[in-house]
Order: sequence, then C-alpha cells, then structure tokens
Amino acid sequence: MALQASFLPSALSARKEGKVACIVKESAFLGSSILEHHKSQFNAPVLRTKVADLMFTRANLRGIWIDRQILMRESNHSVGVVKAQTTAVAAPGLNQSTVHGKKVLRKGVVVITGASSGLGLAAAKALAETEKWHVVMACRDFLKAEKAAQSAGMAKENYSIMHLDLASLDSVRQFVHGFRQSGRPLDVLVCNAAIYRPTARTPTYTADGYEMSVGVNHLGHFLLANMLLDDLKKSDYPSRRLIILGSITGNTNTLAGNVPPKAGLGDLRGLAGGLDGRNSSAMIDGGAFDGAKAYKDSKICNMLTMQELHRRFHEDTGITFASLYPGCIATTGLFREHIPLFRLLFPPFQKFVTKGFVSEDESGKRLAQVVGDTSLSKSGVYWSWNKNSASFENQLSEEASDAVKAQKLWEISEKMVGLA
Ligand code: LMG
Ligand code: NDP
Ligand code: PMR
Repeated sequence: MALQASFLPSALSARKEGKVACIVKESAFLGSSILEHHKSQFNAPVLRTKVADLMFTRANLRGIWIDRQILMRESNHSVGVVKAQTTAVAAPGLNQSTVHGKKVLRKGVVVITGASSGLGLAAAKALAETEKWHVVMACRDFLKAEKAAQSAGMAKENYSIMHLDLASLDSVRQFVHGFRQSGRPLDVLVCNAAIYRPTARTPTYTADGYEMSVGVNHLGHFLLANMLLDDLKKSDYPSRRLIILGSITGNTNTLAGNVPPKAGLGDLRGLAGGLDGRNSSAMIDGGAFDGAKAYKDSKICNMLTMQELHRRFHEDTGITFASLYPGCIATTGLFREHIPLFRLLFPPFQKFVTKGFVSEDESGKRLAQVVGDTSLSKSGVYWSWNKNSASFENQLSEEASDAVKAQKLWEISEKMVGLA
C-alpha cells in the first residue's frame, strides 16, 4: 500500500493581546477517537504522530484521501490543544462514483462556522444524519465542538472539526490554508457563527482592532467568504451554495426590528474610519457604542453581503447565495451575555406571546434545507418559514436591501480585511 506523506508547517494565529500557545500535547480523548476511526473505516496502519506545530500528513490509499491533521488551538494563555482528524472523501473532481453499477452522488462537503452550539450544531447534526454530507465544523473551541458533536450523536465519518477564530483575520487565512491542505472539495459554506453583546457597556476588539460584533459576525465572514469563493467555483457538486445568517432584528420592516435599539448603518462613517473606537467610533454609523445595536448592524451587513455576492458572482459562477431568518431560537448560547432575567423570560415570551419561537432542532432542519434542498436553490433570497414551517422568500427592509449601501459596504470591508 503506497503511503505518501508530506509535512507542511503553517503559521499560527495569534491574538494581538494574547500569547500564542507553544506547548503541544496529543489529547488521549481525541487520539483514541482517531484510532477507532482509522480502524473502522479503512483498516489503515496506525500512524503514530508526535508533532510540535501545525502539520498535515496525507496518505493516499488507493484513491481514498486520508487526511490526518494535527492543528494546534490557540489560547489566550500558554496551553495548546492538539486537534487530530481523519476523514475520507471522494477524490476531488469526481462528483459521482459507481456502486454496484449505479451512479451515486458523492457526499457533499459543507463548512459551517460556529457549529459548536445552537443553530450551527443543530444544522450539522441534521446534515450529518442524512449521510449525504460531510460537515466541516469550523470552530474556535475544538474540544467544545468535539464534545458537542459527540453528544449530538454525530457519526465520526460524517464530520470533522477545524479551528477557526473569526475574531482574527490571521486565523481565517489559516483556516482556508488548512482546509485546502485537507484535499476536500468545498460545496457549501455556511457563515453562521455570531456573538451578541447586549449588556456590554464598552466595546471589545478583534485581534485586528475592529469592534468585536461586527468584526466576528461580518468582517471575519467577509474575508472567509471571499477567500473560499475560489474553492466553491472549483467544486463539481451539482448545487454550490454560500449562505450567510441574517435576522429579523436587523430588518426594521418588522415589529421585532423596531425593538430598540434599532439597526442602522447610517453613512458607514464609523466603519470607513476603522471601527476602532479611537480614530473613529466603534459603531458602523459613527454613533455611541451600543452592544445590542452592533449585533443588529452586523446582521444588516450579513444580509447586504449576501446580496452583493449574488450581484457580483451568481451569473458567472452559478453559485447560489442565500440568507435566512431561521425563527427565534430563544434557547441558544447567543443570549449568554444577557441578564439572567432575560434568559429566563425570553423563551416563554417568544413561545407564548410572539409565537416566534423555534426549537434548535427545528431551526437546524431549516438551515439544512437551505444547504441542500433542491427547492431552495434560488440565489439572492432571504428565506423565512411560516407557522407551518413552510419556507418562503421574505422581504428585506429598505436598508437591508439597499444596493448602493451594499456596494459601499463591500468596498470598505475589502480594505479592512486586506483584500483591496
Ligand atoms: C435590554 O434588555 C438591555 O437593557 C439593553 O441594554 C439592550 O441590550 C436590549 O435589545 C437589547 O435589551 C431588555 C430586557 C430587559 O427586556 C426584556 O427582556 C424584554 C423581553 C422579555 C419580555 C418578557 C416578557 C415577560 C412575559 C412573560 C411571558 C411568559 C409567558 C407566559 C405566557 C403564558 C400564556 C399562555 O429586561 C429586564 O430588565 C427585565 C424584564 C422584566 C420584564 C419586563 C416586562 C416587559 C413586558 C413586555 C412584554 C410585552 C408582552 C405583551 C404581553 C401580551 C400578553 C398577552
Ligand atoms: P450560539 O451562540 O449558540 O452559536 C454561535 C456560534 O458562533 C458558537 O458556536 C460560537 O462558538 C461561535 N462563535 C462565536 N464567536 C466566534 C468566533 N470568534 N470565531 C468562531 N466562532 C465563533 O448562537 P445561535 O446558534 O443562536 O446563532 C447562530 C446564528 O444564527 C448567528 O448568526 C445568529 O445571528 C443567527 N440567528 C440566531 C437567532 C436566534 O434566535 N438565536 C435568530 C436569528 C439569527 P462557541 O461555541 O465557542 O461560543
Ligand atoms: Mg424580540 C413580534 C415578534 C418578535 C419576534 C419574532 C422577535 C424575535 N421579537 C419579537 C418581539 C419583541 N421582542 C417585543 C415585542 C419585544 C419587547 C418586549 C422584544 C424584545 C426583545 C429583546 C430585548 N427581543 C429580542 C431582545 C433581544 O435581546 C434579542 C435581540 O435583539 O437579539 C439581537 C431579541 C430577539 N427578538 C427576536 C429575535 C429573533 C431576537 C434575537 C435574535 C436575533 O435577532 O438574532
């Protein structure tokens, strides 16, 4: 059996204010899962690995790529955690294989950011259960993601976990590099991760110095989406999609969108000024910091970006660009920073008063539809679901569908993430 191995070093992402981890150890917990994985799937020889940096060993066994990745997770302090993952995928470029004379579509590969909890995890689970998707869970906390996947009952061959911290553009670039090294094709990208800081009195900043909510929810995803567009273009999968989560609270044409503080990007002067709270405001519109508004503003950015991607790339590439409001998933980690009373009252309020509540399971199924259902393949759409859980094309607010603002947002964002 031919075994071809290559070792590719890669730089580590570092938060400006934090220390880069430099101690590496192989976790027994992960190590055993890899071993079992190897044995059950390929009966491959056990590859023993002791590595002190980010490395990839690729073994090409009779046309099946086995990628063994050992990634080091960055932490604010000097503790490193090793990630190891092994996955089989069809050789890139072949979207079909023949089994007993029948043509079978290969597994689709979907990258979901923030798949360690809430909607992202529920969608990962729903997709993995179909056995038609391999889910790459792009998460900032590897162990949390591994535990989440295991407790969700996801079968090992249906997912892998890769480190991605959207609060660092370096980490985004490294993720893309690592993903490409894995040899997997990219068929669908879901920009799902987000943070919400409703009780923050003062802004916090990403490694690149941008206000955290917009930095993570919009700018990190903006760079990721732009970089991975090339990979989506190369995919031979029948329906390639790029999905960015939106929300009702960013849309002022709804009751929920009118609960103060209301979203609004103004003339983008704060963003154009660097969103750093020093030379300019930490808010996109140039106003005083408001954590809840920053989140809602970031959601407008997400919805505008999806439409701008559609205008720029859909016709030439055939890629489907979509956004969605999955319903009010009032129980997720998104509200972790809200006051305890809010966290207690919000779910029953949404269940019994607004009736906008949706369970994590149900929301995961909705996102999974946008990933894979043939009926939701239209590009440029902001999907929502009615009371009977039937999908429909929803209307965005005037600001969230403003093409001039979308273009301006695109141009400023390109500069901020180093693409222009
Ligand atoms: C603010 O907090 C932050 O202060 C601000 O910084 C910013 O972050 C902002 O938007 C972000 O949030 C707001 C938070 C403050 O407000 C809420 O939490 C309101 C939403 C939750 C409302 C709970 C309503 C309680 C209803 C109970 C439902 C039980 C369901 C049983 C029904 C059974 C039916 C069969 O929160 C607080 O500080 C404390 C909140 C105290 C409650 C305030 C009550 C407001 C009620 C308004 C609700 C209107 C509902 C209409 C009722 C119709 C009845 C049919
Ligand atoms: P959760 O907090 O449960 O999930 C958010 C995910 O994002 C987590 O996995 C979290 O990781 C991850 N994340 C946060 N910061 C970063 C970062 N810097 N780098 C990488 N990943 C990060 O929230 P939800 O599931 O509710 O939210 C998912 C999406 O759904 C968001 O885009 C949100 O805007 C959208 N949405 C949610 C609604 C709701 O009612 N909940 C309604 C409408 C839209 P970790 O686990 O490590 O914290
Ligand atoms: Mg809102 C009328 C329906 C409705 C819906 C569908 C939502 C969704 N909310 C509705 C109404 C109301 N909310 C009303 C009447 C109030 C005043 C009591 C209210 C309040 C409220 C607060 C304080 N709602 C909130 C908050 C939050 O902190 C959440 C937020 O804004 O997060 C950004 C939130 C939400 N309400 C929703 C949804 C989906 C959210 C959170 C998630 C998000 O937009 O991503």
